Amino acid sequence: MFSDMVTARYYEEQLQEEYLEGKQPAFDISAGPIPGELHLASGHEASAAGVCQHLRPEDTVTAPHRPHHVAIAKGVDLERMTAEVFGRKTGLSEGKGGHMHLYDPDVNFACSGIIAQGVPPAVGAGFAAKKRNTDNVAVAFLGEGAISQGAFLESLNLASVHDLPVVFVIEDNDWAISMPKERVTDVEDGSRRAGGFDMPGTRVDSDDAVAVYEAAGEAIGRARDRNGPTLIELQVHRRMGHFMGDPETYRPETDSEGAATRDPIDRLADDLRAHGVEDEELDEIRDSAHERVDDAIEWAVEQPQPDPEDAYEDMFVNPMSGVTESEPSYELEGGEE
Ligand SMILES: Cc1ncc(C[n+]2csc(CCOP(=O)(O)OP(=O)(O)O)c2C)c(N)n1
Ligand SMILES: [Mg+2]
Repeated sequence: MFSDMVTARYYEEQLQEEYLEGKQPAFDISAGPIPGELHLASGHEASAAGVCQHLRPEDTVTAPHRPHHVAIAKGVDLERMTAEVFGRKTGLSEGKGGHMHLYDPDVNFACSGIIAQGVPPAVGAGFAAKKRNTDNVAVAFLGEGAISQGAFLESLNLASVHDLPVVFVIEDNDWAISMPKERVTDVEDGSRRAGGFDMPGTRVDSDDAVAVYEAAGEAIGRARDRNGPTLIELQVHRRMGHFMGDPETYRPETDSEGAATRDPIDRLADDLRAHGVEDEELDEIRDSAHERVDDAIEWAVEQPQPDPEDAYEDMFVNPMSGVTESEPSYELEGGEE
């Protein structure tokens, strides 16, 4: 967990530097090696590390627009992910997705800039796992700002009715862009949404990766054992603006300061030291994480840009053969309809 967390933090620190190149002084969002928006997850790391520790490559994870810590913890290929963030041809989606649309079928990971959009597909993956009689599970991450969306609420219902192996993970960082949580929902603890769907719900309040690990272990174990879905809410903190370049004029200073003092990486480091892990060992983990990140970025920036004409490739899935010419036929092998 510590390794995943320091990898994600350092990765984003490096991306910040690359991102700002060429964008100043007037903040031209389209300029520089990483054009477009960039949402960083500094302060969210305990969530992804504690949850994904329990997952295998066959398990599905969907994430929202703030995805790097989750992708790293799920084991997404760091080099191809970085090439994607830089919009390069060898990126996970050939440079067409960017940082909010990472997709790695090798480890069943996807994310989307449309908030709560990843939740129904995770339920679909849970359905598939059940139909195929596997013990795979699916985990959907979303922000607290998305918990009143229909897609999320319908997904909770479907997962509960069908007893699907799905875990819903709300990352509550108190903010949805500039909108404080209390102005959009009267439910202080988002995991209480679970009660309306007869599903277990739990909340971890402490930015503590170990507590996240324990809560997630129980929920994921329940899903694997075919005992149905769980909703978890994790308190995290947004240590930065909503996106790079956000002046945060809406945010009280005390709130930013509070987030800075609740660093989940410092907390886990203190825990590890209390359990006898030497500083030297923690430094080694950090050093190898940094090396891995530096290598990935070095590789990515040398990758070719996509050709402009590639923009029109892979935009739509072709219809199933025969569907457009004649009556739809979905006959399965063996004649079963
Ligand atoms: C369906 C939809 N509506 C609005 C937006 C614009 N938008 C992007 S991020 C965001 C707030 C997200 O807040 P939260 O879910 O709490 O995630 P956080 O950014 O705090 O991690 C909004 C409204 C969007 N991307 N998708
Ligand atoms: Mg939020």
